[in-house]
Amino acid sequence: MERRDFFKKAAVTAGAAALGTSALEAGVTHQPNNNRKIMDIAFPEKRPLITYSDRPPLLETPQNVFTCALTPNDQFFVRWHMPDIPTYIDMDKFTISVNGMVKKELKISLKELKEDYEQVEVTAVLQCGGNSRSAFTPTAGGIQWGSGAMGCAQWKGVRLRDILDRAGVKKGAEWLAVQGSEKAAYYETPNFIRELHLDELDDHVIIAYQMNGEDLPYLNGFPVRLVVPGVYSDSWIKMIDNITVSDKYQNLFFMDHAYVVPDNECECETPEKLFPKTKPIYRMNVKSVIGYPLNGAKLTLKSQAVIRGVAFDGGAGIKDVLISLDGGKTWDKSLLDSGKLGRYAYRTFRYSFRPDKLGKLEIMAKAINKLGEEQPLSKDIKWNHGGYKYNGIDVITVEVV
Ligand SMILES: Nc1nc2c(c(=O)[nH]1)N[C@H]1C(S)=C(S)[C@@H](COP(=O)(O)O)O[C@H]1N2
Ligand SMILES: [Mo]
Repeated sequence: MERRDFFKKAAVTAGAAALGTSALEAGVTHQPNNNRKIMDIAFPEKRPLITYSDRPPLLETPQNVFTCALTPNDQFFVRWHMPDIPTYIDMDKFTISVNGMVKKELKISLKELKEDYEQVEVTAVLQCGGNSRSAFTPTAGGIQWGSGAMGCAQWKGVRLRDILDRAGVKKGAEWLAVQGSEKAAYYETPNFIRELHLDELDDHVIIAYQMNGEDLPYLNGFPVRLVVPGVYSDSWIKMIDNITVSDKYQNLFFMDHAYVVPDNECECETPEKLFPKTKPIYRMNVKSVIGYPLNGAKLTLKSQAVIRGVAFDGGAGIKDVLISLDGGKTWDKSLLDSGKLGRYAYRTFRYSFRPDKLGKLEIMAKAINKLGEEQPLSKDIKWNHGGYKYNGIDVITVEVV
């Protein structure tokens, strides 16, 4: 699709979405609600997805997609904060400007990005800190995501460090602020900016223009976005148009006041007694999600059944995914894929068995990473008011018939 047509099509679909059924089935569950409805209309470049809002677009990936190592672009979840996102980008004029404490200010076109710098690739999971929020009890504030506010893709672009080297960071500079091109609708709302310390820029932090071998979908940040492997996706700024280098940390709204957890050992608090000090969410904890079978599915007695899903963490790497069919009394190792996509990617798992008892069967999956960290039972999950970092053991219930 021509990018220029985006607005026209978006306007049509947005109108349709407004008339559609409510996709938001909020409610308190003890597990992420993974049976939400998929809308029968779609945004441009997307298949129909679970839709919470059309302005801004908030789209969740359906559970059954979490059987593949790479999430297809047209099923990749979408999250924007401002109601008004740019609906037209003039690629003849588009540049990323680099300014602030640099020896040479830059304005980099997409062509220059693709031709004048070393091109690198990384496969990494992009997960909203609020993914699975609907599993918190009591309800935590925010979009009541199931477990589909995540995806894994192969990202291609240029190291942010290489860009800064080209600009030449001045002595004394410590921070950079990466800004999305959408502007806040009201003057009280701050722009979407991520501040990174220069020390956070390892070789894997890139400005990406491609995802799974294609241009970024418009809604996933066309033409370029930040990729920070292992880190929650509020850091993965989309539609970047500016990078400012500075010696000062500005303490901005989204990363320092919105996407935060209590700054204590358990990162926990209660609704009655919120913890007074907070810290930004950063590295992802270990997690797995069952993609197949779906909650409520029917399995046939004594026939071969398979459980499939994905697991990941903040970059240490997955060691095992264990399956329990007896409410967590015993656990058995699943088969993991080779892991060749690297430590930031999904590891897919599968586990075969023959159900031998009629009736309801609970299936649990628990990932353990190479540091020995494992997913807690959902009842042991510690609450925080933003509903961030949920990583309870995934449980689905099927019926053996
Ligand atoms: N410019 C911009 N970048 C952004 C955001 C945004 O609102 N504006 N939201 C962030 C958050 S909180 C999430 S979860 C991811 C979502 O990425 P996706 O829409 O590609 O799935 O983008 C991040 N980058
Ligand atoms: Mo997010």
